[in-house]
Amino acid sequence: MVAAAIIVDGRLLLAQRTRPPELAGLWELPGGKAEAGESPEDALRRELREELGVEVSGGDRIGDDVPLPDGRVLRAYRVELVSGTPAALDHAELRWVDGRELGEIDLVGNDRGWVPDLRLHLNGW
Ligand code: DCP
Repeated sequence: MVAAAIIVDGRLLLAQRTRPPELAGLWELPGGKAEAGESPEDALRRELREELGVEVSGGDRIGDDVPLPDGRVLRAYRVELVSGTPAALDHAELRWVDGRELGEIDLVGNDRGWVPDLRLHLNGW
């Protein structure tokens, strides 16, 4: 499972989930599942193309791996926007947050442990 930290001008892009019902309304770093045979980097590029309509590059790890109950691992990567403007193609809404706002917004539980690492790269905290 891969997720992207897209940071522009000291703000992080968050996306609001629409599903499943228990996660709907909560905010996340956009991403998703790697398909069979797909590298994490390729999965992230594909997911961001599908979910946000953007092309990205880079991919340094950020934050710790999050072990999921099913045995998989969720991993965040810092990526740069190469082209396109993020759009909520698969989410309810998008928001750019600074460090203070990141601490106040309702994140999905899996992403909460990344907040301290993310804040190091954000303005306003
Ligand atoms: N997830 C998470 N934090 C993120 C991204 C994902 O906790 N920043 C979790 C939530 C889901 C699982 O990973 O349980 C898969 O996420 P998605 O539903 O976004 O993944 P896909 O888009 O690949 O799946 P689908 O299209 O089937 O919904």
